[in-house]
Amino acid sequence: MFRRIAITASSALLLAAGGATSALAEHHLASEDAADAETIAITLDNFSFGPQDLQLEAGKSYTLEFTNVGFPHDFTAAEFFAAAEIAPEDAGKVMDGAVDVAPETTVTIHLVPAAGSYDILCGKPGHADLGMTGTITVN
Ligand SMILES: [Cu+2]
Repeated sequence: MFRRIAITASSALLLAAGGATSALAEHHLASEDAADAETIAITLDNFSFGPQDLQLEAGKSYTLEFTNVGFPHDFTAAEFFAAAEIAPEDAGKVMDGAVDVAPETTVTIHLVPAAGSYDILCGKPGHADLGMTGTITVN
């Protein structure tokens, strides 16, 4: 009688431990699942983003590749980056809600976006007025 109860208790402990492990794995999605991430290429040009309107899936891993083929530009999306789970190694590439992309360079950021509608623009003086605006829709 006593032994049977003991076995049941240890089975419950094993189940609990397994559950905790998978919860931890999900929490580290942005950095550890980067290999499975979908790559989205975003071009910064004079004076537009391509594509201008991004459609992403909430909770999915993405590799965002920002390539600048023109003057100095940035990709400003403060609310988008604030809500997303950015891989720790890429967090330093987002400053004040913006990713600065020097001419002829590519900046890569791994993240998991959160549902919402976000505005994007280039923060360089006058660039938004010249057409460097867009949206990100995460469903
Ligand atoms: Cu610009």
